[in-house]
Amino acid sequence: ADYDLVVRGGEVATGFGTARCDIGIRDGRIAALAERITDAAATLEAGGLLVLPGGIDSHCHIEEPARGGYVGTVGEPVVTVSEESFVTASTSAFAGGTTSVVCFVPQWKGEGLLPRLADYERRAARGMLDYSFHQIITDPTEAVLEREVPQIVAKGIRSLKVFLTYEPLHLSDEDYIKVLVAARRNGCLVTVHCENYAAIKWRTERLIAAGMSAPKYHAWSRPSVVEREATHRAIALAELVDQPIQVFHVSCEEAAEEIARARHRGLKVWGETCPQYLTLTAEDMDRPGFEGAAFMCSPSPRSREEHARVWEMIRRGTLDIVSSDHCGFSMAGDKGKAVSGRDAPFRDIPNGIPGLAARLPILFSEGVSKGRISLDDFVRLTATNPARLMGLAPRKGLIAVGADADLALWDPAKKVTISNRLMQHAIDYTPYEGLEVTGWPVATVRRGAVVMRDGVVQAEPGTGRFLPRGPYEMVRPRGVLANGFDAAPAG
Ligand code: DUC
Ligand code: ZN
Ligand code: ZN
Ligand code: ZN
Repeated sequence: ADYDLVVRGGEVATGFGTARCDIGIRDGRIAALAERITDAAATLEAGGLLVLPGGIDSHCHIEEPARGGYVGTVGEPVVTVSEESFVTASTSAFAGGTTSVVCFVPQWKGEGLLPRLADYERRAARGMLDYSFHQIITDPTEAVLEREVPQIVAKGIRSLKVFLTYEPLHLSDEDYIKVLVAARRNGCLVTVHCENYAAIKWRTERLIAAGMSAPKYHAWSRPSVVEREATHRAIALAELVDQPIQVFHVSCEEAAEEIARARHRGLKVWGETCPQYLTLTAEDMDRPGFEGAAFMCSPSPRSREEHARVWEMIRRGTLDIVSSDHCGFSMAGDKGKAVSGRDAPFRDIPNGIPGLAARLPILFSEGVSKGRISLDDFVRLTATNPARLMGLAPRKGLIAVGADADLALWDPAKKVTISNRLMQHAIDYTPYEGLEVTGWPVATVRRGAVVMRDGVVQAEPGTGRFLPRGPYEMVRPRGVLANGFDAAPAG
C-alpha cells in the first residue's frame, strides 16, 4: 500500500478554516492531503468529524523532582516528585487529544545542570508522548551559564525557565539579567514565572500572623498587582538585554496589558494563559476545611469578571498560547501532606493543579462552542503557536504534508461532564470535576499510530521521542540596544 494509514472523510483544520479531505500517512508523517485516498494499509474513519493537529502543551510539570519549589514555605525546602510519571502523563495527554509536551528539567541550588538532565532524559524516554524540555535555572553560576548552557543547547534544548518568586527558586534581578544574557548568546527563549517574591513573602507573613491561613488566603497573598509588577520588570530587563521572552500563565488583564504595551513597542514578548484562568476563581479555594487546596495554583485563580478580560486578551492576540501548567499533587498525597497535613497553612501547600487532559476540551467548549473564539484561533492557541514559539514547527503544530502525523479526531457536538476518571492521570482529583463541555476528542494519532480511540489509550511505553530544537527565527534578538552598546555580545 502507498500509505500506512488514511484518516478518511474528516473536516481537516488547516488553520485557515477546514477542508473535507483524506490524510495519507506514511512512516509517521503526513504524506498526502487529497479528496480521496484509497491505497492504505489501515483506515481511521473520521465520518465528518473535525481533524485537528494534536495538541502541544508547552508548559507542563511531569515527573519533576522539585526541591522546595511550588510551596511558599520559608525554611528547609520540601522535596516533591510529581506523581505524574511520563507514562501516566502520556495516557492522560492522549485521552485529551494532546500529542507533544514541553516539560521542565529542574536545577537544584548548588548543583549543575547536566547530572539532573541525564536523570530526566531517562525518565522522559519511558513515556509515549513526544517531548522537549525547558531548562529551569535557579543558580546561574558562571560554570552553569558559560559551560553547561552551551552543552544543553547542543543537545537541542532551546528554552531557559526562570522564576521571579518561590523559595528557593526565585532569581534576583542581577541573576535574571545573567540568564537573559546567556540565552541571547545561545539562541534560547527565556520563559518567566512573573510574581514578586518579596511582596508575596511579606503578605504571607502578615496573613499567617493574623491567623488567616486557610487555603483561600493563598489568593490574598498574591493579588494581581504582584503579577503585574513582575511582568513589567521581566519585560523591561528583557528589553534592556534585547532578549525575547515568554511570560507564563498570565492570569489577569493588568499583566496582559504589560505584554500588549511591550508588543506595541515592537518587543519580542509572548504571553501564555491556562484554562484555570478562564474557569476557576478565588472563591473555589473558599471551601470547607482543606478542600480549597485542590484549586491552589500560582498565579491564583481570579474572578468571573477577570475571565472575561483574559478572553479579550486572547481575542486581541496578546495571549497567544493556552497551556495547562499541569502540575498535579494528589489530595491524599503531596497536596494534603507534603508539610504538615490537612491543617497546613496555605503557605505550606504545594501549588499546582492537573490539567493535561482537560486543556483542549475546556478551551474548545468555553471558547469555540460558546462563540468566544474561532476554530482557527483554537488551533493556533493549542498547537500552531506553541510549535512556532518553541521551535518545533513545521514538524509539529499543523496539518501539512511533511509534518508529523499528530492528530486529534474531534467531535464538536459531543457533550461530556468532566470527571477525574476521564482525565486518566495519576492524580486523585481534577479541579474541573462536574464541568460540562461540548466537544471531545474521540481518537488521537501520534506519528501515525492510533494511540487513543473512544477513551481507550493504547501505546507502548518508551515510544515517545525527544524533539531536539535547533536555532530558530522567533527567538533571534531584534538588535535594538540602549545607546547602541552591546553589553551582551554573542559568544
Ligand atoms: N505554578 C503552579 O501552580 N504550579 C507549578 C509552578 C507554578 O508556577
Ligand atoms: Zn510558574
Ligand atoms: Zn497599542
Ligand atoms: Zn508551571
